[in-house]
Amino acid sequence: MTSGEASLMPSFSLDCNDQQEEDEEESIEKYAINIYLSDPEYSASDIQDNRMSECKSKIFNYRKLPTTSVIIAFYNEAMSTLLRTIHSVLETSPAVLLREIILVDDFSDKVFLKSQLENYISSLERVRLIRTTKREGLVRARLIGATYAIGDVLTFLDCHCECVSGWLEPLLERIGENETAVLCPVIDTIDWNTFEFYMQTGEPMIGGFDWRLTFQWHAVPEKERQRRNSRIDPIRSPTMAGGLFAVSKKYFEYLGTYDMGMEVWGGENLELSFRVWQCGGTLEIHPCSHVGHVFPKKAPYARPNFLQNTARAAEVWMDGYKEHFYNRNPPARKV
Ligand code: UD2
Ligand code: MN
Repeated sequence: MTSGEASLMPSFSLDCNDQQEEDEEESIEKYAINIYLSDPEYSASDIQDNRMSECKSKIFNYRKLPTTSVIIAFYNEAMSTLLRTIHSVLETSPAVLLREIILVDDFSDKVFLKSQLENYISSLERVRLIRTTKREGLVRARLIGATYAIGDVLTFLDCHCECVSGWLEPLLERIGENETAVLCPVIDTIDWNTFEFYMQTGEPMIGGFDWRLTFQWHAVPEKERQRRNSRIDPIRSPTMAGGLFAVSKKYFEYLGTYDMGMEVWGGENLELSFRVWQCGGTLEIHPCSHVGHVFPKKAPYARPNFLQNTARAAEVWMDGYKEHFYNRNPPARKV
């Protein structure tokens, strides 16, 4: 929406500035849903499939693949991005593999996410909406969604994603072969402003971390290149970014799921990564599976719990190595 269009909104006297901003935001959101619904241009299948040719030519026997439930937790997300995510999953996932999409509203307070969203969802098959009764944070919100899931595999996505066709099959196939493999797609970047999709066409990056337990991307090491037989084999990754992954429901339960004491945002991605590798599983990125993620200009909520969450991960999984964490991050000793 342009600023010219915004000026069509009703204006208020100066002392109601906050109210005005809020009303405009609501209107913009209402407007966004209209744009979305009426935009004949937009379709998930429009994203150019620039994956490797081996990925595109691969044929899957759907009857042999496990099914999945896609779980999307959200807090105060813009309607337009949330709807794009839902439609993208519906359009790009083979119907026999997708049991359902479970949306978990983590106690959002935006008005447009109430009945307007409910009405919209009610016309969609296989999309369920669950609401938490208090703000749970992304970990517990995802877990609440997982308790309702009927698919064999839980696939978690952020609420501002767009999937590239063919994203789901490689993840499910690999988990079908090896139940203890936790799979991530390659995360492509979607421009928050123009919605342009930037597909990462080179060799994917793998996840690492620094001693403050901040997630980082790294090039695939030579040893891992040697281990793989082809360029479409999954790539082992020490850690995951956190938002986009698929895991067998049974294996996730065996792992003890997530640390439920983690609040709001941060740290759970490394905690789960350490958990997987230390409990006999593997964490892998599949080069044929691509999902775009909108990295917003500014987070729509405060994130005060990162330090506390990472300290929990260090205490539980790092044994003596946790000293490196505390030395690099002295305030963590106090939380
Ligand atoms: C990254 C991950 C994100 C999560 C985070 C660390 C990707 C692409 N994203 O940050 O999934 O692992 O690192 O914690 O790997 N949400 C709630 N309740 C809350 C807060 C967030 O439901 O209290 C939802 C939110 O609406 C979104 C998801 O959780 O769907 C992740 O949050 P984010 O998109 O703000 O995190 P992001 O992408 O910056
Ligand atoms: Mn996100």
